Amino acid sequence: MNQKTDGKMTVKTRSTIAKKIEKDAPEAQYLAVNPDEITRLQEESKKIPYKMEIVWRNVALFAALHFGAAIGLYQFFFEAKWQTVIFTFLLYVFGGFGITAGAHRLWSHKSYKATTPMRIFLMLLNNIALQNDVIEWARDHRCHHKWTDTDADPHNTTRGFFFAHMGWLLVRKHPQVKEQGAKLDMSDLESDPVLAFQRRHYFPLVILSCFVLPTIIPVYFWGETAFIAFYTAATFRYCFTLHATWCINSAAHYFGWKPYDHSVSPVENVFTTIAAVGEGGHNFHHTFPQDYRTSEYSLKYNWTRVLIDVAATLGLVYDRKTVADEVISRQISKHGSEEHREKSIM
Ligand code: ST9
Ligand code: ZN
Ligand code: ZN
Repeated sequence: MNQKTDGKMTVKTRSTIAKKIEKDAPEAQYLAVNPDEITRLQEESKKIPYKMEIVWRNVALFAALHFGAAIGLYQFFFEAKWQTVIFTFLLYVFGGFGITAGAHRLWSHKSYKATTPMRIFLMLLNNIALQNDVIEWARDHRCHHKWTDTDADPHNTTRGFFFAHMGWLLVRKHPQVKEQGAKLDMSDLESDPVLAFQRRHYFPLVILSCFVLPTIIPVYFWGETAFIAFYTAATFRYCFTLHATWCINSAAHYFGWKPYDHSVSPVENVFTTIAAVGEGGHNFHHTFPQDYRTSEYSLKYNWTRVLIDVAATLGLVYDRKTVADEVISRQISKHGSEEHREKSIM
């Protein structure tokens, strides 16, 4: 029998599970890791000639952003009006929801459904975070889940912490990302008129939402200087949100516990959960990507779940998918550890 073991589950078993998920729920095809495919990609990747090419335009833009963010950080603590401080914090949280509840849990994973007004709301919040349009974001994210830690994963952690964190945005993508990503079915998102609108008007939408309005609102409503408003509420807040998001690709794949599956790189990390408004239960999330909660962390950490639950109460959200407790417990007993789980249900 051609069976390889990775930790406690045989590769053959994993492969069978992945194929079954694809058969039972075709819409979830992008969620399942198929170990046969991972092995094939790793072998193929060795044959692809690849030389890392730095994109100097991005290096310059991110250097400028960090310089501006340092000014904003100082102003945030020592010069900004209290209203600006609160406004900056709210922009970070709600712009963050545009990524977590929107691009991530709704659009990348389809872990719940949302009415058109809610989808418009999330798309508008998503613009505040300026992280590429949702369709592009979700395509990269689906690659990340399906081919985790191979060259088809845009932020492959085997290329190091810095690459997984932000280095991947400073170089051309590996050819395998483009080749494999092209095989993903993105028609569900391409046919969403809300996302088509965002894509069509992306540049003016993000300039307005991420920089112009965050500068104008503090000046107009409570007399903040444009200089301080621009560097705190726009530049520093944008840069901070980026790092909070990037930490899920880096820190949440390196530092923490693996209660649900020992054999994968994602971990449970409470600090990234707090910074990323509820997204650091990453071992849970990679094990059960279809679950809208993305972790077993309590509501006090999982602010995104609070938002989705409140929206459900208001009738804006429905069909929230969760994995049954027995399934989680069975997974833990076979492939994880109960002791580590206790640290994750905080
Ligand atoms: C940013 C995104 O920061 C961060 C995402 C993080 C995700 C984290 C997920 C964690 C879970 C959720 C937690 C959320 C927590 C939030 C907390 C908030 C408080 N498949 O891209 P190009 C093809 S963005 C298939 O130019 P290059 C395609 O044909 C920051 N095909 O590649 C494409 O053409 P088309 C702001 C793909 O030249 C063509 O390649 N944005 C795929 O290698 C060329 O694409 C930036 O900084 C794929 N996956 O350049 C922009 N990808 O037009 C940065 C590509 O048809 N990006 N193709 O799509 C760039 O400048 C470039 O993409 C590049 C690569 C230089 C990185
Ligand atoms: Zn995900
Ligand atoms: Zn991940």
